[in-house]
Amino acid sequence: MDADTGSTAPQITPEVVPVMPATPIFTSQTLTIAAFSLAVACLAILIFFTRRKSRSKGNLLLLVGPPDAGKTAILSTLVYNQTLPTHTSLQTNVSTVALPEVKKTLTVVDIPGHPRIRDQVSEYIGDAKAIAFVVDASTVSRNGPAVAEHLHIILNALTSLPPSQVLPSLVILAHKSDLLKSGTAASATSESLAINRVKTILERELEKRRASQSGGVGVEGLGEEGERTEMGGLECSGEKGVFRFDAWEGGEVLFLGTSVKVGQGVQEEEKTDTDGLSSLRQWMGDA
Ligand SMILES: Nc1nc2c(ncn2[C@@H]2O[C@H](COP(=O)(O)OP(=O)(O)OP(=O)(O)O)[C@@H](O)[C@H]2O)c(=O)[nH]1
Ligand SMILES: [Mg+2]
Repeated sequence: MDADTGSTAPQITPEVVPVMPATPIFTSQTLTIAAFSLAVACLAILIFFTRRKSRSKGNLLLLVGPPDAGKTAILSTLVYNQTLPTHTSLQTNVSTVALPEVKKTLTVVDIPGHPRIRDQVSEYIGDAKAIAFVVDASTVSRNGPAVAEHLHIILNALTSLPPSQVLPSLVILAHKSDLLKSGTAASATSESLAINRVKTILERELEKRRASQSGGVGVEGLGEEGERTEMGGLECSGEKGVFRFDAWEGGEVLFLGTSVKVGQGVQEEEKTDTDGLSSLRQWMGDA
């Protein structure tokens, strides 16, 4: 029996579980997919950071506008609280302006209005957080066409920025409002008179430029140098696309009336936050 039992004991064959799968994990196909996903992820991170960079526009404010409008006088009042005798600027001035109320500093670039220099605006406009277009309200009635030509260049530069970029905010300064005081209605402030005058004249002149272009007629003689211009930047929503600042497709355009004290400079005790630039300082703080 014992011998029988021993001889009939079942044979146990150990089951061998394969340690390696039939196909390897890292086939050339999976490696290609992994490399592709990694490349897409890197690209997404790169795009994210570059877009963030273009959105966080730093603190650059551009002062632009025709010659003799008062840009350098404004910059010197913002920085030193006084104006110095100025001449036509032949190069760009850059200064830092402190805004203690909002604990901010802005870098302000004053770009001269001379036709040969004013185009330097294109070097800065992509990085600008805000643009102030300065107009001499006391002479705009006779200089309207030339001022409008200069503003048209700025509007065109703004609307030509890449769509991914947040446009700098635009303010038009109806400057030298102090020169409009005499002989005006007592109810209207010199600032509001300056704003009305500048806005009305520029709207009229820009509409002339837009109508001439859309009618296929050049705008010879309208510009300072009388050149034929075919620039965009004047597109407006609304009736027949007539140019109005309120309907400008490039965004909101704000108007402020400003002035600075010229001559011997402002004495220490005269330094005040309610000078002719207080509305500009407030706008700069909000920008
Ligand atoms: N009455 C008055 N005069 C001003 C005012 N602002 C500037 N001016 C005078 O206007 C003249 C021109 O001012 P600037 O600051 O040199 O003009 P700008 O815009 O820098 O001119 P460019 O450098 O040629 O582009 C100077 O004689 C200033 O003293 C103002 O608010 N009121
Ligand atoms: Mg100047």
